[in-house]
Amino acid sequence: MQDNSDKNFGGARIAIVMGSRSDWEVMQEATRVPRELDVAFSTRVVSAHRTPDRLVDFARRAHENNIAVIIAGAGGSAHLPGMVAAMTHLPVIAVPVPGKHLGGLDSLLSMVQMPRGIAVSTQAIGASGAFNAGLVAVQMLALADSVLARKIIQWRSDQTSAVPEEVK
Ligand code: RP5
Repeated sequence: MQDNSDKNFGGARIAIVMGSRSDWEVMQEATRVPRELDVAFSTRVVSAHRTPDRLVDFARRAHENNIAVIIAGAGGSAHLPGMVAAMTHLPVIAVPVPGKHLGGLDSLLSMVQMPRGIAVSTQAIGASGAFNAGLVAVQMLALADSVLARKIIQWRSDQTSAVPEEVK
């Protein structure tokens, strides 16, 4: 986990990191759109509090490892996205993971209160936020990839077609 070499990222352009293995149930939603549209991603546990050296190594070297966008999910005292953003120029998308006691509102409020000059793009609490984090990461990559942009347009169109008008 601590050797963030090219080999370990396996050509991924999206890195999905989370503060704990216990965040995975929510954070796996972030892999849905990348999987569906064939965009390589890499997942790993990086804790701001329990593995600070891993955090520094990951964040400082992400761009060297050809990562283009980072999704960072955390619950509780959720410093991960902000600390990653402090150490990389890459865009960071934050996902507040619902905790046992305060339902994720604590993490959301922390994530959206970044100081001016260090940005994270915070999504909704929980699974929908994680899903949309994956979606917006792919949309970012599509800015420089017309084939991927066409896939997103088709995906959106399919989604629209799948919404029933009738209420049964
Ligand atoms: C945070 O603490 C993690 O992101 C997780 O949401 C929360 C609880 O972690 P565990 O105690 O379940 O490992 O750092």
